[in-house]
Amino acid sequence: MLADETPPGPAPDRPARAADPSPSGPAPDRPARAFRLMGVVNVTPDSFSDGGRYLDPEAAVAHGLELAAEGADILDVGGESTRPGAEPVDAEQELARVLPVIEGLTAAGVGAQISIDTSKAAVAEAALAAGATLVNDVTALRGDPRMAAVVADAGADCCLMHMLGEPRTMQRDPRYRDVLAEVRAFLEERLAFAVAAGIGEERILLDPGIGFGKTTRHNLELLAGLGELAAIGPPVLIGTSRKTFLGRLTGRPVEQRLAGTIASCVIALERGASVFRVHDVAPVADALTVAAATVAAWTTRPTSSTR
Ligand code: HH2
Repeated sequence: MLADETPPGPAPDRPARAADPSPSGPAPDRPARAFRLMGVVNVTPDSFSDGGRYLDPEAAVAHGLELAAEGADILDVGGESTRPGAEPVDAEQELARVLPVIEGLTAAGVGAQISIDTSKAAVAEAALAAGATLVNDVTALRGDPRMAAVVADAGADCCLMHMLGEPRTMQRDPRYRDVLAEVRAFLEERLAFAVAAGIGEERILLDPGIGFGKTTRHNLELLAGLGELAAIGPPVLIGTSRKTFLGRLTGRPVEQRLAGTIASCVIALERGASVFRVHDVAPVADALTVAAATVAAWTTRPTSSTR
């Protein structure tokens, strides 16, 4: 052990994790966690980083429970890949993939909130009936005319994400005059639409849609300017996990992008994001716990007059 290493186990000054694994729960002196982690549960054969790994419902449920034990506050269950070039699936097939997993997680009494990653109202409706309470719609309620009503009627939470074009073709030469201003205007319009449709503003998350119709430069500008999006009001969700732009920047293949994922999450937290959609929950949780504690130390430092 190095000289400055403390033995493993919770140190008294370690900030709280929402899903505290210690049986006694969070110590009273631990501040509440300033961010939430959304763990990815892809029940697909073709997702860009983990396609085929959790297609079997039992494997997907086990994976979800593992992510929850690692500290995921939300589990995002998806049955259709949105990677560029992915083949669309119909509602029946998507439901056959996700429903047994949502039912299994609910039956297992998972502590995390269950999110359904879908753009189809029929899939969202069945998922909500089975125990999901958040709809993560990458079309921001534009893909299915019934979606807004399904979310509103269920009183569910909802993530509205920006995407330019549609998944099959979105990465073919995406262009913006000012990506940050255009994404901000889009999210403001979608927020107003959702609220007008009866979805409570307090139930809404906004997401700039990293990699959805964006070049590496667009993604970096959005991350750097995230404060502009946080200023809209609702919590900002960010999904950089293992994505192509990290590979372009580092030269790393998809299975070696954890360090890049962590760097992007830390900067996003510092710029105002508060929900992080990731495949690797435990290491990102540690990184964000340290980053959030550092940010909090700055904002709560004694002023010069009280020093
Ligand atoms: N990214 C993916 C899928 N869903 N939802 C939100 N809100 N934000 C994102 O950035 C986002 C998302 C893509 O990642 P993944 O699920 O791993 O891949 P695939 O779409 O190939 O299944």
